[in-house]
Amino acid sequence: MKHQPHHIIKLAVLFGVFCILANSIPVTANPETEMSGNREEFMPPAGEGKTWKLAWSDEFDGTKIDTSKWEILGDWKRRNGYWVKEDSYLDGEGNLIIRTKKNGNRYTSGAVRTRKRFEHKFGYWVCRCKFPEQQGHWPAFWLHIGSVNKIGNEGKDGTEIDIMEKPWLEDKITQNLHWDGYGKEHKHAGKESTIPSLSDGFHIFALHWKPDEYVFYVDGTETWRTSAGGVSQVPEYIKLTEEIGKWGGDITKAILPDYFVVDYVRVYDAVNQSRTMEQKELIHKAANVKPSARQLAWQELEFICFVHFGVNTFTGREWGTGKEDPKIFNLEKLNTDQWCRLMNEAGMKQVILTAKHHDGFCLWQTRYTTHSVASSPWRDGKGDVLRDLVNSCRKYGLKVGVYLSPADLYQIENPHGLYGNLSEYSERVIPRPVPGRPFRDKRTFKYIVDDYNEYFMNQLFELLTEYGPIHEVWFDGAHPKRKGGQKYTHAQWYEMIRELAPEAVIFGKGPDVRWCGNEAGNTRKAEWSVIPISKPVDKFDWPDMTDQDLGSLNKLQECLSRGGYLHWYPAETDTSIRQGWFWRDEEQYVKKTKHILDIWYRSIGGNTVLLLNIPPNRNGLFTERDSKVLMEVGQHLRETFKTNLAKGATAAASDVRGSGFEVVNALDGDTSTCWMPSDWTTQAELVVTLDGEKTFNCVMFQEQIRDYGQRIAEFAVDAYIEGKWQQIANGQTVGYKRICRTKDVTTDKVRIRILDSRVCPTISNFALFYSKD
Ligand code: FUL
Repeated sequence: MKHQPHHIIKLAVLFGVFCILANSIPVTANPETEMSGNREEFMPPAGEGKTWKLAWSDEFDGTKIDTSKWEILGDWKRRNGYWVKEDSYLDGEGNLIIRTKKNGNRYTSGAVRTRKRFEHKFGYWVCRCKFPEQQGHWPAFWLHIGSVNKIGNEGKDGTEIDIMEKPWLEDKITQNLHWDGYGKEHKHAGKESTIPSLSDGFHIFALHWKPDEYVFYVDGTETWRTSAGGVSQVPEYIKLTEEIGKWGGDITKAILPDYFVVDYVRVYDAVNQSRTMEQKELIHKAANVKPSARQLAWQELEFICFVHFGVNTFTGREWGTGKEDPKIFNLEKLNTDQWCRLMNEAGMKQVILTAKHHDGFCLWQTRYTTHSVASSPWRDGKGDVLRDLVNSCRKYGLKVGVYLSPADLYQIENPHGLYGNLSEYSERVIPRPVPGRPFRDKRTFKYIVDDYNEYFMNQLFELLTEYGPIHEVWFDGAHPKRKGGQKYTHAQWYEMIRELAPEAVIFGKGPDVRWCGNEAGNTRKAEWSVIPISKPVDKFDWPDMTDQDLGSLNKLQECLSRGGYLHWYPAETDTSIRQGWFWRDEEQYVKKTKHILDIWYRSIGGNTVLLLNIPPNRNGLFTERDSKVLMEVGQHLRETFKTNLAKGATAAASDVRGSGFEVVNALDGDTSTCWMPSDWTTQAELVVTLDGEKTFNCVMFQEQIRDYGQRIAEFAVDAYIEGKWQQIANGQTVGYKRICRTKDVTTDKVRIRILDSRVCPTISNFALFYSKD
């Protein structure tokens, strides 16, 4: 880089940042290694179906720097010293030497760069090097580009990427990004790390530069992950430099010459793995796992409501004790019509009520315990929250689900409680007849169960036959307390549910719907619905699955090689509008509309169903603050999605499988028809020509999961702007639905590039929308 006046500012910024960066992280040597060539070297995961391929390297063998690879910088004044050609050379032992020396009162050092010889974007960039021992040095491994000065598109047009800068400060390094030039518009993000023994010997510095993120590593341990600057999308060149000055300590105290020694620089690209027959078989298998009809119907609900209500609403607790007096459930009013009207406004299609939470208090007129609304003063013990809700749901066209907590503190704590009472397993008839309370549904079941499982199934029977149809049964995995080694006879519960509520999906501790793994509304980049399980469905225990990677090919392979199974197990994102699941008071934090919408886009547009909890207050109402958010969410969604800007568009594809799979199927609004290329066309393009120029900021597309399962593993979306294709979004999985929010884009052509897929992709629906906020 030429000496430029604004460089002074950069220096000040750099130095300032270096001084204020607070959170140092200790990094120790790393574990994960993989063979690359004949050296063992850490490689980050290359991505679904990808492997690393060396794209460029210099091992610095021989005695002369390869000038077809490097430009050797010379005769430049650089801050306090000069770059001179003779200070960059090979030592003949496989190293590049960048020397700093003193010539009279002039400090000189070396620097090399690959500008115009090797410029590249993305991939895994690595340098193994050893630092000078004396003060005053600032060795660095950078990626750089002239267009770093372009302002206004964040750093996407070019970012100075400092993979490593090592000031002479014991074991510290800094990693930095700079974009929007070096003048007053200059922007910066950085991270400082402390790495024990960094000053000694060789270390490996690396960057995994992806289209949407930078991940920095030192000796194979991640030090910084960021998408600051929006991530550079243009090719950059490598620069190895050594500078001297105050920022690196006191050069006047240094014994010179001293050396920055570079063992190698390597750049790898993530390329598609060539598949063996065995892998192809696995991929074929995975691409052909499909949802059941009930799973598909559930997925199509998209946005559903959770209602946490019960004794906790009156005590302000999140988890009750089981010792609550039912009299505290002193509900004055209950207006489930109000709940349903608001759910409708927000665009929700189903509601799941906590019929029984962990405290064991039942919100319906159960025959099997008095610890319920029947013992409360509300409506003189005649009230039934679930009944009211079901009636309102019928009125408002909403489906109903029930949350029945397996953990039951009332049954644990009271002296006659059934939970963990060590009763015998014996044959029992479900439902157990109760005098004066006959069932209209005359079906009965015989199961070998203990007291608590019988109790639980009796209650399930009531819920599924007297309030039905029920569309989701929610089994929570949490347990505030256990007793008596109580076991749950899951297989029998599921069997009875299938019989009594064939349309209901079983959530959580069950085979149909997976917990997303957190309660904060976080979503995965790759959300696969095909998940490996270690046992057959009827023997599997459905543990919580919280890992980021649940369904990549590697995960499937790993599991299958140990004799596992593949299962359609889609995720439900459950989160509460409030801090906590139950209404507490009006001080309680309520998420802002923007936040809820963000979760909505990421979860529904990220191949999950969104289950948003709205807890009613002690008056049995959704409060004003929650209601306002729901109405604003509904309004936003109605306005945004009422006009599909791809209406009237035409499409062309790089490949079409044949009749029945033409591109027009991606635009017909019918999600049962789709565009599909030929088998093993894992990369393909769909170009959509709009009916005139349109402005949008939301790209939506779907796979035809009903018949072809989930296949797309990586994609990018481009818009044709100013005579060329420009990438506006990218991502990994699609599945039922993917929504990409973009900046405002005006164009008449949009392209979906499928970069990787299992067997071949499908697109059943494509649409564009504009959202005002
Ligand atoms: C958790 C429970 O412990 C919470 O109280 C809440 O019901 C949430 C949805 O699931 O596991």
